[in-house]
Amino acid sequence: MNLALMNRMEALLRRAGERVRTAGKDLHIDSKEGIGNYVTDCDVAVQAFLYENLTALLPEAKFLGEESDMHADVHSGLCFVVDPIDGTTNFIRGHGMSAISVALAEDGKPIMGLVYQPFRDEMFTAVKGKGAYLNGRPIHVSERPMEKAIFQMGPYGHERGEKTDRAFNMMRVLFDHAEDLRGYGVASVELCNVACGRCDGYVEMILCPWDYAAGSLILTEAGGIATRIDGEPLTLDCNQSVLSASKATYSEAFALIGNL
Ligand code: LIP
Repeated sequence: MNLALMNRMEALLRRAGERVRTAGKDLHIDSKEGIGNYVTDCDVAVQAFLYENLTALLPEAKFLGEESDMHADVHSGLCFVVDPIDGTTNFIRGHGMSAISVALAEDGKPIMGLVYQPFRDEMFTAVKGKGAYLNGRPIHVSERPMEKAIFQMGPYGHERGEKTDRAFNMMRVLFDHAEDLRGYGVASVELCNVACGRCDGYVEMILCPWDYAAGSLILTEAGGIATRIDGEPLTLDCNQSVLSASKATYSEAFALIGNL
């Protein structure tokens, strides 16, 4: 995929970001399945904007988006995988910590990834095999050892039960071996935080493909590792767990929580 396409996609994400940044407080909010799972009229409008403009850029590509049941099959050919507002709860509550996440996948694997944080004007990008960038500058994962690491993780709030218990167990074990924990509620950014060395790992019990498609490519292009918690490769065809970390901490993290 060429530079011109990346530049056009970046411009589209910045325009979408302007809508998110200027949305105001008068949002229409609906609940989705589970606890604390929301969609606003802004999520839907941004997805419609991205659908129209991304498919105009690359008419042969399909579109898999979080909202409005736009669930194309990613297995074959080109497909955009889009979260119009990742971190919707943060957005509703005015945290200033949400992102627009767009990946282009080919035959089920991400080949381009963009994560734009409109409230900080930070554009993370990666093209398969070409490295990862933040606002045009190359980024790399940290080399901190486990005892100095900060892992990002949440208790898996949408569905309380066995998975939540496992998440709390994992948090305890990681906390005991690392320097500290964080939880930002925005998966795409948490993956990028590892990619640029702000944090050292990120674990979630269940994420949707649009939460991690772009961020996982940005992380691996920055020298990190992203798999499911059981160590199997990530795929884009169903919801799954994510264990991602710098090279310096991944093996130890996997040994600690892979079987919990
Ligand atoms: C959210 C994620 C968040 C995760 C939630 C949810 P949304 O995405 O980014 O980190 O914990 O389960 O999936 O719904 O705000 O786009």
